Amino acid sequence: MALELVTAGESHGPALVAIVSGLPAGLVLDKDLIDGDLHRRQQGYGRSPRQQIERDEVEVLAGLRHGRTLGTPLALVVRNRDHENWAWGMSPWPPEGEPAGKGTKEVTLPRPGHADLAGALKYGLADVRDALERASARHTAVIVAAGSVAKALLAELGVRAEGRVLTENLETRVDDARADRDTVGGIVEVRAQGVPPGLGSYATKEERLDARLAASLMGTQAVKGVEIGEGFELASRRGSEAHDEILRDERGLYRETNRAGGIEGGVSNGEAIVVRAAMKPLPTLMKPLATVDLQTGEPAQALVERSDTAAVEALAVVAEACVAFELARASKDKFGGDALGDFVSAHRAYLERIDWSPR
Ligand code: EPS
Repeated sequence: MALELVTAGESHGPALVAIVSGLPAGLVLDKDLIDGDLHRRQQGYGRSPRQQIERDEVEVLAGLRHGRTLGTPLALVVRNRDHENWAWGMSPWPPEGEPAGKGTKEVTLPRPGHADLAGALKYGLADVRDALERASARHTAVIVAAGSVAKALLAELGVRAEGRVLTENLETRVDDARADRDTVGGIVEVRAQGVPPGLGSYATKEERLDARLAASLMGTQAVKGVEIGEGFELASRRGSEAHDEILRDERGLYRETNRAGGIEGGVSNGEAIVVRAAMKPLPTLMKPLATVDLQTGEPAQALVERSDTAAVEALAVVAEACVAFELARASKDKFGGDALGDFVSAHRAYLERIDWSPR
């Protein structure tokens, strides 16, 4: 069965939920490791005061017994502590009593760059909050929880993924932007080591590993660009300087360069997978941009809400989770296995067949 992820949850609703199906039975999960990743995602310079309210922690409602997966859907929950301040405004059922707390007034001032306007038009919403709550990057908390589970599965194959920020002088850029009541974006990179050749397939667009990685990263809030390996840079090079020559030593086939970022023809080639994502500056500005009041049709200033000045460091953790999940999915497609041992044995047998070993 294929590894799949379904999520639900709003930023200030009761909780975020993820269901991961297709995991083999017998995978040991460590709550501290998942909570550690959730904690990493909350860190970083320029985050909103919201992060002092939240202390993200995973709860498991199904699919796990005594710390081992059952081979059945794994249900993960991350509660929103801030929900208690929005209990009326974000009540799933018609709220009782007088309006109290946050989210009680309709939002009619869409923020340029957020999903506000497109969401309100698409779904016919009078209150833009009905769009922005799900569009919010708060959603990435459960993506990280699911990615952490994927990392546990990949660790069984000796594969590890790690995200980092590439943007320089981030703290200064954040300080300057905050002083101007503005926001900043940045670039992150994920490298995955130990990935065997042969994950993904050129047979269909959907199976191409680069396409899957790009879709997952592009599907992350605020990401506007993705490149694999040297990506855009390759366009201006000659072929002789763009590809990675094939070499062989006693450990098998390898490359000395990795401009392809570990993927050729949509298939992993045994080198490190290298993926970058560019994040736009966050769209909630304390110095708002021009908009139109959707209720009156008059020119106005966009909604000003508590928000992050930057979330680039968080994106590095989220991108790591996205890459880990896609690599775990592609590994599961290739090696199968209802029991963890079947999955690991298939990987081992495959490595015995091919002229490659991890470096
Ligand atoms: C977000 C707005 C801010 C961020 C939030 C994403 O939330 P709030 O409006 O509650 O201050 O802090 O990110 C998180 C809560 C999180 O945990 O990452 C947005 O509009 O996308």
